[in-house]
Amino acid sequence: MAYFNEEMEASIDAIDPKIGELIKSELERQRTHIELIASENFVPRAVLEAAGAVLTNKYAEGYPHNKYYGGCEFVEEIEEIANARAKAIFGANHSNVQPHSGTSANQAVYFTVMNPGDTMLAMRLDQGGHLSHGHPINFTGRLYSIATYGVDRETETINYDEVERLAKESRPKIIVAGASAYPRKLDFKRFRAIADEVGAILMTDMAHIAGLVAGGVHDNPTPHSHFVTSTTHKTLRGARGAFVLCTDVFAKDLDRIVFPGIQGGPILQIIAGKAITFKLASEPSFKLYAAQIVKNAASLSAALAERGFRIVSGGTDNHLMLVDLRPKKQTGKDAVKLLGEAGITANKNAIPFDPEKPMITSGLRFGTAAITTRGMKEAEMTVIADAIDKVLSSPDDVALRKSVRSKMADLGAAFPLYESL
Ligand code: DSN
Repeated sequence: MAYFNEEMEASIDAIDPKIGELIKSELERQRTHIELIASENFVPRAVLEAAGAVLTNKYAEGYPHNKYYGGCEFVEEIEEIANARAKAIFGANHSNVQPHSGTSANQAVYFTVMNPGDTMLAMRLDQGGHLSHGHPINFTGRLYSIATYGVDRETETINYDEVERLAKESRPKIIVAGASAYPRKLDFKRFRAIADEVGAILMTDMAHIAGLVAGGVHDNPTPHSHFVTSTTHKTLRGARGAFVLCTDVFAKDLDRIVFPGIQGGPILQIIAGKAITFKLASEPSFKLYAAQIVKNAASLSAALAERGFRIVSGGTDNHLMLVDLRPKKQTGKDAVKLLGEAGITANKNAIPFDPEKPMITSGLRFGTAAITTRGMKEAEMTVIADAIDKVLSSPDDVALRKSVRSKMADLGAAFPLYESL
């Protein structure tokens, strides 16, 4: 062995059994639990391999053919392939696949078109928006003047006339379309018309729905938006990261903001994972996958409604639903714990006009991207809805939760995950 440190060729288990054990436990948790967190998914093995590749050893600051370091001939080809594929899927003029996260992608766009003190108009966090869309604690809330739109109290959907009124009133530099907890389709054409009317830039954050857009079951925001941002690991089912699309006129400025403006070296193994993600998302089979996510969400939402849950806005058009737990006399916080004990993973979520505090909430957000990846279909949605109903209707029944947990593990076993790991 010629290495300075002979551990160079050793496995995780040999070097650090504790971490190795925890990784194995997490794999087992993913296999045996029913994953209903709307922003999560299971990436293909090829993406896992890319994420662990030797690309992690390389620095490649800058952009293809203009990198600051030597030895970039292979990694810059990977980056070019990732950009080309992203542009082809979403029909964009320009792509930047370097942003490390959705928040970084959003930050890049804000820094490209806004100065501190400028106004942005975005969806309120407690009615479906995202922290990086203007929350006071987020950098957006500290740097910019924030105007917000929400949902209509009656329909619990976006009232575009109200967005237009707020845009005329606040005269934002940028309007943000896109949400983290909105179960209905977004009307990008209308958003763009409103932006044009007030001379604003339209940025669509399609992080949640990117896979649905790629799969053709949600309208594509790209033709209507000046900028589109997205993560790559939600419905798009890929490496954990993000990207930005934009029209040619903003391309140079955006690239300069991503690097050197807000980031240093790109994470090349993740960019390789993004390239693979985009390849898979352009296969015909991904269309079937995206369609099944939506069918499963509709089915789960209907099955929960039949069991007495109130579904915000009456249902869902996409991969997620918001469940009002008040008819079951539960809070989101308690429900997450009860479901967790029963082998079902979800997150609490404020419902529109929620009377509870943000850390308690009256709601749960469920999504079907991950369970659809495992191959589950409508029949399994009924089984899961039934389990959720039983657990939340009998919060004192510990034995019931134990028995549901074992049933959920059996359900998981019937849809194996990462058999080759
Ligand atoms: N944290 C993500 C979600 O759960 O929706 C958004 O970034």
